[in-house]
Amino acid sequence: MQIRVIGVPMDLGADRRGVDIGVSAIRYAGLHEKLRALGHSVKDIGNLHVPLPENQPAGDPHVKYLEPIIQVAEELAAAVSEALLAGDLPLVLGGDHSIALGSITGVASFYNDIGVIWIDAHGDFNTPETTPSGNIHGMVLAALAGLGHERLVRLAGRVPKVNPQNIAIVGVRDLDPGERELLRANRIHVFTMTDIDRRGISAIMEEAIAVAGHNGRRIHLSLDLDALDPSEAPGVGTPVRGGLSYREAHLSMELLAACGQICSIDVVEVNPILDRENATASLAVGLVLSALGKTIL
Ligand code: NNH
Ligand code: MN
Ligand code: MN
Ligand code: MN
Repeated sequence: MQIRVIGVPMDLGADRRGVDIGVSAIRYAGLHEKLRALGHSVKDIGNLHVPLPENQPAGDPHVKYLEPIIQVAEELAAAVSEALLAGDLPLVLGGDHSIALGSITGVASFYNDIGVIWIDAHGDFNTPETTPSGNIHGMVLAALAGLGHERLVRLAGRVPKVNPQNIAIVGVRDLDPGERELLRANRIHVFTMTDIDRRGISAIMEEAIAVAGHNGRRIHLSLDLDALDPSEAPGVGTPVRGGLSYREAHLSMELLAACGQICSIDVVEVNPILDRENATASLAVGLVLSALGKTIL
């Protein structure tokens, strides 16, 4: 496979500073040489330009840094659709999860009907009305599904970017009250840690793949490292106990690789300032390898 790495050093969508250097931490953990050792060819286009919060006001407290986040999302969407047009698999490195607005918009402009597997401790399904923080990383999946701030929802014209029925969220254990209502009202397939504990990760991922990939449609994987248990992934801004184990996360990636429908990937929320010896970035690299075909035997 030809992988095209796109760095997006974004930290306007979350409160804790430091996810912008996640892009470097993931590269330093050996991403490129390990992908090449797996047999892939890798091209890295470098980082997109992301404005600094130091240089501008946050604006509306219910949707902080809306304008610069939209500006970056437009650029990222163009970079992702260009990669797909060239036959490459876009691998987008964050940065906070607000970057998925751009990556999924780019995928949706290339493929008519896509599925999304969103692996996260959180739902990221807030709107400006329900958000407790005003942080766009907690609203981005709702926006992609057609809900929330008009400027986020209408980005690049097409609404919604993803049919809400094609979304599967996996690993959830922390929802805000209004967000939970929205997930229920819109009948989003949410696979919680309770579901995983009860039924096992293998059954849950198979169901998530069936939801997102029904009829053979392409699947975008959006991997928030905070889905993992904080004992495995300490370097994230909003850790929540009771997350995916190391093997549960790897098996999830292995099953995604085996389904053969993954067309694009984001890896987000790695925060090196909060990390221990780059453990979370190294874990991220290992998970990407599993998602791109690495097997034990
Ligand atoms: N739900 C909270 C909010 O909207 C936290 C979101 N934080 C995340 N999401 N890291 O993945 O602000
Ligand atoms: Mn208000
Ligand atoms: Mn997230
Ligand atoms: Mn999260």
